[in-house]
Amino acid sequence: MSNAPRPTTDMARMKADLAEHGYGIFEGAIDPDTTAAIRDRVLEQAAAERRGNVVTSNVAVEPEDAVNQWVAFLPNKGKIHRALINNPHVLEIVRYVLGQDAILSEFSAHITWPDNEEMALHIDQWFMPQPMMPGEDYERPANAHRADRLCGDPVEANHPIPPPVVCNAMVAITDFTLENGATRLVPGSHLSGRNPAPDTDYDVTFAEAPAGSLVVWEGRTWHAASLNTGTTPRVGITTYWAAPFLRQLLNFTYGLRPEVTADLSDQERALMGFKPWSTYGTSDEFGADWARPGKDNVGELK
Ligand SMILES: O=C(O)CCC(=O)C(=O)O
Repeated sequence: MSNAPRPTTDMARMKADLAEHGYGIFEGAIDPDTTAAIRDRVLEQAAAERRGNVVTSNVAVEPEDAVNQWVAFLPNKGKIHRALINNPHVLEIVRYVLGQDAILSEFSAHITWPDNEEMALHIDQWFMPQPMMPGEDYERPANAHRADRLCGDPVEANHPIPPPVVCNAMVAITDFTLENGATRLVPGSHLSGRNPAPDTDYDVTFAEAPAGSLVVWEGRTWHAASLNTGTTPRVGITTYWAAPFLRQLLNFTYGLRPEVTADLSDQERALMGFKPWSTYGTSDEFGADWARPGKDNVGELK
């Protein structure tokens, strides 16, 4: 696929690649010292979690794979990680795809280790309701199930399709190579309005990218992590973002450790969902700028 996106440092090119192909690769977004410090922290944490029998698999996307490793909920596991969600390139690209009030939905490391299983191609916004004609029956959105989606070919649809409502800006913390499990994607599949069928071969491209790059795909693009046939781990960090009306994949307001919550900047608190959006996310008083924890909320009054 000769015109598939290649790493670029040109923001206009990056946005054009996202619009045309559903993904792009932005090189040099994270400086080498920060990238190296995050790599060391993630690998140290990963080793300790394996020793400590922490659950490190992700059954939603890799049910068969006990080799690959997810280090979940990174803000609890080192302040250094927060540099990634404050990064101006990440924010500019994500806001280009989703708009200004996008919130962080997931923030975890995905380490593909040698001898892993192959992750199946998927889209991230599998839960999106399909456009329909007036009066047509519809799938009840609260009945949606990941394993039972509308599949088809990765070609441009000739009917209305949903817009992107999530966007994954994955940070290459090590180089992403053909050998070590670089994310593979199907260019143009974001315009198909369909999910990839299981166990089917499609024309994929591999997001080869030097460490410090962002591999960004929007919620409709077919993608997956790949086989690591090398000898060293591939480390990627998902900064995964969503429209502010969607439930976040990680429940930051509940799951952040108290000392981390206390240390967040206002920008970080807003990004993680502590700021109501058009009153969604309010914890007590409608119109309050920030959600309050239950211990500070009004209780039963007499
Ligand atoms: O780790 C990767 O390369 C892809 C991860 C992925 O598919 C996902 O987070 O949905």
